Amino acid sequence: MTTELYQAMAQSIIDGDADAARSLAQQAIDMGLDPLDAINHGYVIGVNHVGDEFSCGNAFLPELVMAGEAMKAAVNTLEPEMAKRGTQRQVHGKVVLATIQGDIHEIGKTLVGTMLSASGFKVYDLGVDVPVARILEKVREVDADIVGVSALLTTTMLRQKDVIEALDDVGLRPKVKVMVGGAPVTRDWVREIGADGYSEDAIGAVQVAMKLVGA
Ligand code: B1M
Repeated sequence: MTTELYQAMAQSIIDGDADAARSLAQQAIDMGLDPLDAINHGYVIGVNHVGDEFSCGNAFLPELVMAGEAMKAAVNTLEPEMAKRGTQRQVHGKVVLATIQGDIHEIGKTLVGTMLSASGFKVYDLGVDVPVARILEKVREVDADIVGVSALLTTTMLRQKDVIEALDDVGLRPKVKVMVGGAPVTRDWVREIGADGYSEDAIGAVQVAMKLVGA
């Protein structure tokens, strides 16, 4: 039953069917399933498939856009449930989160933000296509503990390094920890740019953030 539901979720993304994606998400909530399991075992399978087809030239931009919209519809439906399941204890730390300038991929970044909030972090999500200067401004304004920079393109990933350098330039390193993520990010890249933390997924991002603030 659950397997079939996960398959239908993946298919709704492949079909770019936002209505189906939304209604399957609601079904998962009604069944009491863990929303993150629905994302990882259902929707992400579909979105990865579309991404692979796009790489091979078997799918085109409209399919990518529709898959993204369907994915967003599912995550938006599941988000309140994820937040509800999180235990609201003391605030572990303040995180300024953004997808870096030139990059409009928002789904993974938003998921990371939701999981951090649900785990007791105060998250300031600046959205997508965010310039380094704006990140710096927010870090100062809220006296952030962590900056989280997401990038989904090999080209925009390079700007994660700019964030670290900018923090260095204004003397905010090492007070402010930098966590990076996104599909093209590798451990070698993290080492090369001197980031403090990296995770492949949203759950891992919470563990890394906890470690960074010593929680
Ligand atoms: Co784009 N896109 N896209 N896209 N897109 C990719 C990334 C791509 C790999 C597809 C492919 O070719 N296989 C490819 C990048 C190639 C590369 O650079 N190596 C690509 C491309 C080329 C492009 C365009 C250039 C296409 C074009 O216009 N010709 C264009 C770029 C636009 C821009 O940003 N300037 C583009 C556009 C789009 C859409 C707008 C259509 C849409 C995004 C919609 C949206 O976000 N609202 C889209 C989509 C949907 C994808 C794929 C299919 C799926 C991304 C996604 O949402 N994944 C993607 C292929 C793929 O990844 N399989 C692809 C699901 C999400 C839950 O995972 O985002 O990886 P992810 O986040 C994960 C982890 O990475 C991690 O945790 C998250 C949760 O588990 N994580 C962090 C992410 N951020 C983190 C931060 C952290 C820690 C962990 O700490 C701070």
